[in-house]
Amino acid sequence: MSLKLYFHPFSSFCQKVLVALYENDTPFEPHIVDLADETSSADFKTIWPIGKFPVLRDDTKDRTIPESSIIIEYLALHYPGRAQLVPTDADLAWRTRLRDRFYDLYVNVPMQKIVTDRLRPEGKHDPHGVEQASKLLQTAIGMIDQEMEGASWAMGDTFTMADCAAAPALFYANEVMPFGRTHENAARYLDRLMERPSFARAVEEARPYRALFPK
Ligand SMILES: N[C@@H](CCC(=O)N[C@@H](CS)C(=O)NCC(=O)O)C(=O)O
Repeated sequence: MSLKLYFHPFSSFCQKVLVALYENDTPFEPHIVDLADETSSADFKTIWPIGKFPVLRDDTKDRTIPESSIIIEYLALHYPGRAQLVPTDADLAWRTRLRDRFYDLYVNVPMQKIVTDRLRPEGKHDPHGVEQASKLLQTAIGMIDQEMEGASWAMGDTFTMADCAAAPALFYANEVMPFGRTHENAARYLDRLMERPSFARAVEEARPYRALFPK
């Protein structure tokens, strides 16, 4: 098989790429990376020394592609399917990329800051960083709530890369800062994402790893 995905099923950025792959039934060979395991982590770093997943390897074209958004762009270009996740119209494309960046940088990243701080050893916590992340996440959810009034997906009627980014980011954000009662449009958007078969499948496949989520 040409495409190999190095990932972990519980990781939000990996789920973003899984959604893109599942949207188009793109065949790939899954390689689960366990960063807690020395050998698995070292093997993965020979492919991408930065050590962050997901990473796509395309043996046919001899390419190694890190970064979730770049992977989705690469798939859209070289392995297109029925779901056009990056619009061909240039204006729609930059707006899609903007929404994608928004969900990554202002929802996913602060959500991860809050979660990973819980995993830090005693004396190594970063309360100021967590406070900043919480404020940023709160602001982002408020903006999303306004934008999603009357919209089905992040870009309107069509499911795009921005929704691939939004699904896991909002799912985990809702775990750390539940917004169902305060931001109904955002909450209804998350419900729609949860019902989307591609994301429902990613959530189901992550279920065995839920114990990894720190309370
Ligand atoms: N900008 C990267 C972020 C990837 C990322 O942060 N991945 C997390 C998992 S969700 C990771 O690899 N964490 C492990 C670590 O930082 O050691 C992307 O979009 O792919």
